[in-house]
Amino acid sequence: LGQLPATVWLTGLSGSGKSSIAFELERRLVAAGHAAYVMDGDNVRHGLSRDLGFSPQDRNENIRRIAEVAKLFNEAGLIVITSFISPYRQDRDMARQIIGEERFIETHLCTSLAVCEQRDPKGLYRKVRSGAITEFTGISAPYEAPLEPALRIDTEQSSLAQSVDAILHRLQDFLGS
Ligand code: GGZ
Repeated sequence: LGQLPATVWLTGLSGSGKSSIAFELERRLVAAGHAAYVMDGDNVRHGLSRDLGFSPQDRNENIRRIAEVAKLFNEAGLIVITSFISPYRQDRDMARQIIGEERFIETHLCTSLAVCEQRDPKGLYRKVRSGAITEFTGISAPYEAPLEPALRIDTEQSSLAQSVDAILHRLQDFLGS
C-alpha cells in the first residue's frame, strides 16, 4: 500500500471516547512526521453540515459529505481521522465505498451505554432524560454496532495511549518505513 493514506473511521456512542482518541492519534501522527487531520462535529456540523439535524436522512447526508471530503483529503495525501457517531451500518458501508475498501479503517469504540451516560462529558444524556433532546443515539435512536470492524476498542479496558497504539499498529502499512 506504500504511502497511500487511509481514513481511520471512528464510530461509537456520544461519550465513547472518539474525540479524545482522534486528537491524540492526530498528535502522535504529526509528531512522527505524518500529515493527519481530524474531522469532527465541531469542524463539520457548524459548517459543511450546518443545515443538517439528527434524523436518519440527515445523518445519512452528514456521513456522505464527510466521506466525500475524507476521500479528497486522502487523495491530497492526508491521513484522515473521522470522529462521528455514524450509527447506521448502511451509512458506514456507504462511506467505505466512497473512501475505498482498502483505505477505510473502521474502528468501533465499544464503550457501553451505561459508562457513556455515567461520563456524560457535555451533560447531554441528562438533557435527553429530561426530554430536552430527542432522537438521541443509544436512548431514543438506534446505534448499530459494526459486525466486523478492523478494530474494536473498549475504552473501559484500555488507556488513551493503549487505544492510540492499537490504531497506529493497524495503520502501519500506510505509514511507510
Ligand atoms: C446524537 C447528538 C444529538 C442526537 C446532539 N443524537 O457527544 P457529542 O454531542 O459531542 O457528539 C454528538 C454529536 C453527534 O453528531 P455526529 O455528527 O457525530 O452524528 S452522526 O454521525 O449520527 O451524524 C452529540 C451531539 O452531536 N448531538 N444531538 N440527537 N448526538
